[in-house]
Amino acid sequence: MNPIRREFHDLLSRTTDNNVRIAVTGLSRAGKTAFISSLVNQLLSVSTHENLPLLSASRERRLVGAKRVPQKNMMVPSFPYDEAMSNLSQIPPQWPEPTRDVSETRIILKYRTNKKSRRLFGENSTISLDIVDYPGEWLLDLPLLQMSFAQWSEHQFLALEGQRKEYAQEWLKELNTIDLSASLDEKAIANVAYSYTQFLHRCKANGLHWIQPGRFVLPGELEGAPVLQFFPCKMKDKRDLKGTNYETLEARYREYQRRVVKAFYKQHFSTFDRQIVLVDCLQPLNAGYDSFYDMRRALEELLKSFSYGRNNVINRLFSPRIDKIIFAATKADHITPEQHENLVSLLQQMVHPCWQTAAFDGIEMNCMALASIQATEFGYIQQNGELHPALQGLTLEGNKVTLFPGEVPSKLPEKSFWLDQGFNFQQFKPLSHRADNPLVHTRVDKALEYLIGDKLK
Ligand SMILES: Nc1nc2c(ncn2[C@@H]2O[C@H](COP(=O)(O)OP(=O)(O)O)[C@@H](O)[C@H]2O)c(=O)[nH]1
Ligand SMILES: [Mg+2]
Repeated sequence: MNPIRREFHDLLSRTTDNNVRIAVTGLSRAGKTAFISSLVNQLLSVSTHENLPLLSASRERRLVGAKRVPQKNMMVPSFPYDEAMSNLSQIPPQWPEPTRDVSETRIILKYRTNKKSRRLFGENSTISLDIVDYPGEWLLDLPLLQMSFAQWSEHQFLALEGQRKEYAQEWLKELNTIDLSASLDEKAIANVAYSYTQFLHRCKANGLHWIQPGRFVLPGELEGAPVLQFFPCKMKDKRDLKGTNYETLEARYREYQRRVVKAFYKQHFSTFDRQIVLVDCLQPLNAGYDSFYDMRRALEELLKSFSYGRNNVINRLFSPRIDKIIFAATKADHITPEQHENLVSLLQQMVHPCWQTAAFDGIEMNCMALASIQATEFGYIQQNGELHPALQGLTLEGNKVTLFPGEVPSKLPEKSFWLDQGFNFQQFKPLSHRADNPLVHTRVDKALEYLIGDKLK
């Protein structure tokens, strides 16, 4: 498009362009709450601080100010920003409480455009940002839409290997106690379903991330509802199912597909314009081989929600709008800065292969590393006459420690890696900050530039 036509085109799209829905996701504890709290906090500080140099509108001093306004969607809980900030402002600061459901918040940004045609319409332009937080686990359910109950069950039994198999023993025993062809016994179903859910929780607690159905471990408002009470099982003779336990399990599975999985994609996912996927690569490096490769598998599954090739299940449900997606390795302040490059390279290796093999029509993708809320300070320590990079922070127990947490592998590590080299990525309390100063971050502005930079031109 030539420049005049482009300006004209921009002018026409002005009314549609002034709202952007940014979705923030990631598996639980990836750092979504911390990221959104920091993002909102950084934007609210932008008129008084130079805290976002990598966001071009801010660097060019075109970002005039930001304010929080009531969200449009009244059916979704509000993101608990004030609660998060009150935790972070305690002495010593505390991390925000975990949230386990979808939530959103709205911010209006006032900025000066650098386009001539728009400037004619007045000094300042405004844009509203809806920031939506939802659990990445919910995306792991997409494949369920293409599987019957019997196929899904089969798939689940095939996945019982290694650690997973070990954790499954108890619910498998429980599964043997129920007669699937007997007439409906809700109590018996509830018992086996409970034991199955416990198994999924146990996988999660031990660092396994590929969990289906995703809502079982993050039920939100569906906690205790019958739609979350089913489990994989095998039934050979399906001739006369009427009134049996199996019939109910199958019906609940179908209800789950329709009312939980499809509903999420239609009501929420279909409305997103931009997406950031947060990934904590350090936790599985700490936890070991199984956990690391399980996280990679979960990411691979999660990516399927962004592959909108023709005939794809998502395309049949709605026309997706996301045109930019960013993968961000979080908690980069857990490692020394010279390791950040390796962290990005590791993340790229987790994401790129599946990106290349799928059809991501028209979506731009990027990988980066960031720290939403810094918990450590970086410096050097002297050892045998040499300077070494090191981090200093307060452990969750409140002890001040100085350490070098280890090297991050730049490639997907082999099994031997965990035997040869120990990792020590500690948890720290967030750094104290003065109430009138923004939270200390690393590259939240880079993420913002990628997510909305073009909308602030
Ligand atoms: N050091 C550090 N830790 C973080 C950061 N973001 C999150 N964390 C840690 O990760 C935990 C989980 O983060 P949270 O945002 O609640 O994850 P969510 O489940 O994805 O919402 C927090 O309680 C912190 O301990 C960060 O930027 N730096
Ligand atoms: Mg959260």
